[in-house]
Amino acid sequence: MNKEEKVIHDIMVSLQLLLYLVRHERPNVLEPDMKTVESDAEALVAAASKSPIQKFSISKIITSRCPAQMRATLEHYKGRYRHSLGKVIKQETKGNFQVLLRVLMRYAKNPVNYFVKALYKSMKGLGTDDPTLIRIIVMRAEIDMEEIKRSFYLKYSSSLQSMIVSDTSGSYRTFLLSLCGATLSEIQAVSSLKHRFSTRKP
Ligand SMILES: [Ca+2]
Repeated sequence: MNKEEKVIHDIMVSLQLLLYLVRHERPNVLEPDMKTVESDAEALVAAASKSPIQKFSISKIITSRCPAQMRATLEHYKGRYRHSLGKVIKQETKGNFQVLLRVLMRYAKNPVNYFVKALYKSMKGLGTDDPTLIRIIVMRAEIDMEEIKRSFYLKYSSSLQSMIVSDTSGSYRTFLLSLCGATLSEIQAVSSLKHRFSTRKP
């Protein structure tokens, strides 16, 4: 593979990984297909044991399976081969490819936890990562926002809404809070009592 082909290959792999998040934005509740779990685990270990490891084969499997299916495959892989695929990825890959694969595996293991951590990270400290905050709130609003709010409160002992109130303002804040399920009177109360949400469980 020459230098130009390598650049194109890396771009293709990254695009394939990013498309995964778009395709699988809804939680998958179906039981995983165990035959596919076994064949995927075998294909993954075969690709991971090559030197250099077969990036394209690995990303093709990871990006074509829904979170529940991938979660079962990762568990099966670890049980059967006595090491995690994540460890192999960490040792054998680098750069954006490694970051994307690790994000997707974290997402597959626990989608709600992934979003809870990403939301917290988008607001903690000075400033706000607005694109990430908006993307997650809009993407999960009608899907699993209640579960995300519960997990957020349990993990950080503060509600998601209170953090949004502290980090945003005006109509932008109203928009985000309403997508989080706040009622109109709750949103109106925020302007006079900023920390109203912080004392309430979601
Ligand atoms: Ca902040």
